[in-house]
Amino acid sequence: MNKETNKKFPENFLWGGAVAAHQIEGAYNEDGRGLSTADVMTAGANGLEREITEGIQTGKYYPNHEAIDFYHRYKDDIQLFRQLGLKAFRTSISWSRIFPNGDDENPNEAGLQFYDDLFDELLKNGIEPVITLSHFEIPYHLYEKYGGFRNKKLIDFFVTYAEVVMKRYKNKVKYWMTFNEINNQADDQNPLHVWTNSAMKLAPDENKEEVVFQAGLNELIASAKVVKQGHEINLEFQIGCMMAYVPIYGYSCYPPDAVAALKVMERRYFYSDIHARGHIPQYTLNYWKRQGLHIDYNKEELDALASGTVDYIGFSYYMSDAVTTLTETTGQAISDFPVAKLARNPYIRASDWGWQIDPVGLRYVLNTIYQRYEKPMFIVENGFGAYDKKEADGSVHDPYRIEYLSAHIEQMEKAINEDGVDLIGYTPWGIIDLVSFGSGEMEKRYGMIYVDKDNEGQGTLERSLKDSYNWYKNVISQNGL
Ligand code: BGP
Repeated sequence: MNKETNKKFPENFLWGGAVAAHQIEGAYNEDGRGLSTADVMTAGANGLEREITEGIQTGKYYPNHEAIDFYHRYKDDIQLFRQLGLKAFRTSISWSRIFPNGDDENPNEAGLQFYDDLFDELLKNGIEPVITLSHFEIPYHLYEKYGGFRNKKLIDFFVTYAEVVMKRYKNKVKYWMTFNEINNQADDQNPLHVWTNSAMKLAPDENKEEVVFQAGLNELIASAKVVKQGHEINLEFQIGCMMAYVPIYGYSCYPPDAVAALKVMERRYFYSDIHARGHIPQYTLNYWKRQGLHIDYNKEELDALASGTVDYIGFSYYMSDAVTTLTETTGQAISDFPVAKLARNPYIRASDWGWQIDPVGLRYVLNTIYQRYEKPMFIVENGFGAYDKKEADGSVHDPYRIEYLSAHIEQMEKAINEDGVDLIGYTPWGIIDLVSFGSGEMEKRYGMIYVDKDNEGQGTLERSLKDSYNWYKNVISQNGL
């Protein structure tokens, strides 16, 4: 074997691209779709949080309502994906297209039909759909009437929704994930809401940590039930979790920094430890006891956790962070481990949005998580948000994106071939420009396909190919070489 063949990616490696329903589809009130929690988020800006409004308010701009109009343009977009050579396309199902209120008696046939058509179109073009059931959105009614995922009734609503779509698409979709970046809510900074996964409003006197643990556990129970039920629907299903892995290093070799890094990661591992191991970790039980947190669960739910462990670990990777206890170093406070703070890593650069670029951190994550769970891994998001410029001739030169992605692919290759990690696929985020989740901007662009639309919602929505598109096409056609 020569050196080059040693560097091969596995034969059926899933080279793909990722998006989420509410960030691309638009058509927010068409064909019977109910209002979703993503529809009440206004546009923010770089460094400015999006506002979460009570229902839709006139005079405010909600970028998801039209997004990039994928709902009407998906056939053309899929042609661009096919020409790019995508083998997999990760998107989500918008729950409120299927159950407009979330607690409806019967599903909405027009919503089901849309995803039938979308999946057929993908399959016809040789692209495997990879589907998330809840990507940062739930039907808005479930927030209004039940208060979001803190309420255990949502477990049953989610399980019913999953049953309907898994049965309907059982011969079209093999790869599923339950909740997108389920651990993100643990460090949600919004003082009023914990919105991403759980859609909850907090009362001023509430113990936020307790509510967030409760909602997270409810989701984990719902997820485990869906895994079990999914395997009964189709034994071939591969059902994974979806974690945001941002490794937190000790900022220095001062030993308390190593402990701080360990403790901060513990809060994040709570989620994937349950998904993958099927029980509440002892370190968390001890923590709840020490802090006097009352988290509600019963024997039947614990059994559900044990019988619904995930088949693979899906995760996003964008950046790393560092934590320190050194008093002379400044940084941003962390609520779950107050003696430490997040400090800027002097060895790496950051994007225009302050996300620290660390390809080696991806190899670090692949190794630590594979060692921890020994399950196949799937990178379902990774990408570079940047300001792009479309030239007069329609071209977009984005060498920074190519540099970011190729540096990460190099580390994947090392993790596979030098470290022995079982990595099954890679779907870079925002294969086509879309609405940013964090800031609601269009101009924080991730795509290899440019979409003509700006932060105010102006533009023709016309698609054009960036340099990264041709670069990635080449990567795929050579299986990563
Ligand atoms: C992840 C989410 C995505 C996505 C991405 C980029 O957290 O799963 O939905 O948007 O990050 O973040 P942003 O859009 O804020 O740049």
